Amino acid sequence: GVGERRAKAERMFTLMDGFLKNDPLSLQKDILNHVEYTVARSRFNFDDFEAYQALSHSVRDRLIERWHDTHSYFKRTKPKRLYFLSLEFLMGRSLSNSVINLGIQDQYAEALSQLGFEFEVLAEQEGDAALGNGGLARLSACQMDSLATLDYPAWGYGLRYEYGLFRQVIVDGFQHEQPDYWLNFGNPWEIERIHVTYEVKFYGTVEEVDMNGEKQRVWVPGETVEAVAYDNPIPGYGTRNTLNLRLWAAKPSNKFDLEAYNTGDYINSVVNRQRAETISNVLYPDDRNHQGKELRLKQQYFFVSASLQDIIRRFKEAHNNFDELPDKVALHLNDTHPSLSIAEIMRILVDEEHLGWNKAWDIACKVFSFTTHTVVAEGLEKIPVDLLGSLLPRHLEILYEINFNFMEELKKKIGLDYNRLSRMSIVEEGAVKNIRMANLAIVGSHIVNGVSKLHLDTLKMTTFKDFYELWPEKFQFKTNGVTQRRWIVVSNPSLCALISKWLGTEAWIRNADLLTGLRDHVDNPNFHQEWKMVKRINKMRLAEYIEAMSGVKVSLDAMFDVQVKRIHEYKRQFLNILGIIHRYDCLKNMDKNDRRKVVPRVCIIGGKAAPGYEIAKKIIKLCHSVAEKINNDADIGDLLKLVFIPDYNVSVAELVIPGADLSQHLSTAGHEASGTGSMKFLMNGCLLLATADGSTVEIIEEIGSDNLFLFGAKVQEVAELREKGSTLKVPLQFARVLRMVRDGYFGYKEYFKSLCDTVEIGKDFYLLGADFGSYLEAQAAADKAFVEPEKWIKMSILSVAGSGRFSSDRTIQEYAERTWKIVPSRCPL
Ligand code: GPU
Repeated sequence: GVGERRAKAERMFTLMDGFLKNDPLSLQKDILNHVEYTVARSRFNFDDFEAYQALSHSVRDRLIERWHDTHSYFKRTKPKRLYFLSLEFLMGRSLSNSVINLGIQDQYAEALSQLGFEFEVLAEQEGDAALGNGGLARLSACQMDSLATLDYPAWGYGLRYEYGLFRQVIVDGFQHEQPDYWLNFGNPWEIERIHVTYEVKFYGTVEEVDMNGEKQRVWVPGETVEAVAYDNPIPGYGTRNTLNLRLWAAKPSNKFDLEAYNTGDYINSVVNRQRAETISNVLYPDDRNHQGKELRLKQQYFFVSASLQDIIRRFKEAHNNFDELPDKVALHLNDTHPSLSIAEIMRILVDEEHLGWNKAWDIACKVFSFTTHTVVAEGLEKIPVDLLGSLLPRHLEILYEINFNFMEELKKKIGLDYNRLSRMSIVEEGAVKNIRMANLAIVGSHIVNGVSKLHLDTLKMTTFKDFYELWPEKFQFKTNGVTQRRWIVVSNPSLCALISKWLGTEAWIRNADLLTGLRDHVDNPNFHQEWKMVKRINKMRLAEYIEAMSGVKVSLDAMFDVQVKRIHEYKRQFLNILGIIHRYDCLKNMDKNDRRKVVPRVCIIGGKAAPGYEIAKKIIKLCHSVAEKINNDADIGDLLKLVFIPDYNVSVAELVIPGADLSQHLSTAGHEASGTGSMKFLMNGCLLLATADGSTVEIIEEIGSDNLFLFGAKVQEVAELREKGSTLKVPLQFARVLRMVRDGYFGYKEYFKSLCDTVEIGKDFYLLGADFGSYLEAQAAADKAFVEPEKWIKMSILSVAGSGRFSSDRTIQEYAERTWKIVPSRCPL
């Protein structure tokens, strides 16, 4: 009875020490205990990696305490919850971020130093959690940090891939992909929930059964796989709130293959069970190019089904009427990847919970919201109807029904405009029928978000024009942001200390708008001096790394010019390389006197190419070939260096970004939905050289066009330039540098031919030729500014001062208020 339970609770309470203590002595005891009992090494004999493991486990214990408190608080107070559904999360490392957000960084540093270890050295032992490709996936990670920090009652849901994004290894200048088996050495940041499991079903048939006199369609699945939850605590900064990122792993179900066991083929049936696990095995490495593969569709549904079962179970524990669902649950679709959720929730509500179709649909439309990260229609995800029908037969029926109802409603509004009806249909007709995932997500969501102002404007006029005209009130934009916790506090401790000193507060770590206060000191010579020192320290770190990675020694007096991001034609790394060739060519043709006036440059390029993206791979090879030529030219010396940083990932970014003087964001206007790398550089006082694309337009609004180097055609001009075709004028210098590559000046003449062809006049879709002249002018302006250190530092300070709007805290607050309708729910201390 109650009395018994209370007695038990009291006994538990007296047995426990209260919460873990955070003074250095207690931390040391905890770490050593973990060395002995968790890592199972002797406390008198353990190495740096083992120390890292024990340290992480002691941090994990502290995260778990807060996690428990937060979740029992949410359970008690029942706020409306947000569920953030994303197939990709690029978390990177967790140790430093966790101790900083827990506010016990100094205590840990002291505890460790008394044990003879250095926190930073142990932190370097950690590998990256790379469960995502690029910007989209890192955005999810930044947003989780903001959700936790701002006390929103949210959960993240994703997949626990055993192989994250491939490791990029460069052999002879060519990219090779190696598997990233990141769980090899254990993962202290996750908690396996062996009892939180759900069955996920595939294949089979749909049958019609009689339910109390009514005909009902029911799915009779053919295969069952089990989803197991792995929880990853996400601590907020300056709050006790610690959210959960729940990642699903696939395991064979005990129901998997009952038949096979009876046939006597025991060994084969055990071996076959392993097939289930392949579902969550590996992350697809193609940034935005999904090609209707069955395994990918299985991943998507596996993820959707497990997450929704978990969400509905939690909802039912606290509420007993589905009418309340929209007031208690917001489901967010991070791009179209999880949009099967819309069909799945209809299946649950109609087939399992026996709600009427219209009522179910009304509920579904209120709970879903959707963010798209794509600009062009060709980038939108499609799933072949045949594939979907065989894997998820009932869902296909549901999708057809959703579409039928939508088409009927549409006809009432717009009449029989068949072209428009077919453009807006969820089902694409043609030789191969497809499900258009974006159309599904738009129809089933109450809000559709773009990721920058320009992005939404473009969507309204082009890709989603028809939908915008139908439902203008559905469309919003929330300009992306990045978390200043990771991108300044964790990755740039020197700048962090400097900012806090001059602002006289650390409050900017929770409220980035306060960074504008730096403007008050923009002309103070002491501030300038310290600012310069910070950049120098970060350049030193980066220079050491470059030398270790590539053997190239670089001068700290040179301008560190960086372009790091996934390799894509539209991001125009090729333009950067052609610009470098031009610079080299000019240096070679210059006399000794003029050379003395040249600003020395270290050009740094990094990024992965999707394994099947040939042109992107050629760009990587070209970069290496050009680097080889330039770096070994004694005539050039420190005036120009080019280095490719291999295996660019979150932890490399944390090192590279603070050390950059200049960063390049070269997308052809109208192609980068937002861009978030630029925001990280901005926060680190690095000047931008950029086109007026994506969020750059808003960065200009904040810092003024005088404080960055803008170039290139504007969005409105791009279409016109393309129409000119082969009559388009390109500068002579462009033809000249292209010719150098074509003629084999950097070797591999045959291999580079198809790359050069992509920018030949008339075929140059991304307009490298058209923008080359203005690109060189912007580069010249950067050189000119760099030799006036006062001016440069001022621009740098004003960049950081204007970066507050690009905090993901601002983005998340906008989503919370305008889309999800959730309010902060702070767990008491
Ligand atoms: N993005 Br679509 C990706 O990283 N991967 C994708 O598959 C697609 C978009 C990026 C956009 O290119 C970038 O502009 C944006 O800042 C980022 O998503 C986050 O919204």
